[in-house]
Amino acid sequence: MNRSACVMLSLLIAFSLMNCGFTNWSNRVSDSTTQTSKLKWGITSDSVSQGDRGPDVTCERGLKNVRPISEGKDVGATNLNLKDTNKDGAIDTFNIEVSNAYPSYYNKIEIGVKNFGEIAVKVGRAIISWQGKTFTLKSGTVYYLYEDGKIVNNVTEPEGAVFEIRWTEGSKKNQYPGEILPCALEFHVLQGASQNNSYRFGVTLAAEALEVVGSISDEVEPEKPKGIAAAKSALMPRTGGNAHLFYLVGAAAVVFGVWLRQKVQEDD
Ligand SMILES: [Ca+2]
Repeated sequence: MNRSACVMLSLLIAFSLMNCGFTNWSNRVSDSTTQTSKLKWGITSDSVSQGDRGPDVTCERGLKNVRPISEGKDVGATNLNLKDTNKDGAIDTFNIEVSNAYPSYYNKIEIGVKNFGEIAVKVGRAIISWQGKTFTLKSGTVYYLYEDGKIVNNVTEPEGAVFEIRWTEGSKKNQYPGEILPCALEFHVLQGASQNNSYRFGVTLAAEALEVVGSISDEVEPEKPKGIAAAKSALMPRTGGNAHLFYLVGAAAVVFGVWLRQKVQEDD
């Protein structure tokens, strides 16, 4: 074998080995890009139900002793409208319209809140909007809503209040992907309500990420080659190449070429 043939053979082997290294790397890249992490949390539409399925229900002050109104009276009604206000594909808001509301009408809206995402979330806040004002509801607390938009708790004699309401959410602190948390909103129409009026209010739910560990955004980017290596990397195929593997394979091929050349010289 002559020297030029030997050099050609070394180069051919070097390039085929380098190409092999890149093929392996690009396969690994396409595997890892599927691990995207997302925060998605909201109401599952098939989990929403209400207590008013015809005959009206009533209760006593403080949302106690819930029972049907006598003689099967069916005057009041509640309409629900679900919305995805932040357009992330999950319902975060339910709007309530109580029509033909009259003092003593009670209803309970039950919803399931699901973690649709891939990371755990801190169970969020329920924010009520009433008469153009917003207020964060604490789970289990009874609040009084007034015509002028005022919302208060700890009221002994809620004179003039239109509603008393209570938001209740499951006792879990953290919610993991796929888990559904049962929540409910109860309301009771009080003496401050006008007869046969319609009232509207809405509740928006918000959650935050519990942790971002393990999400791809936290992974350290592959170290970029510096100096001469950086200049050479510009010539690499656009597969996002692994510089270390590239140079290792190249170096191995050169060593093999030197060994082959010495062998040829010995044969000469
Ligand atoms: Ca009814």
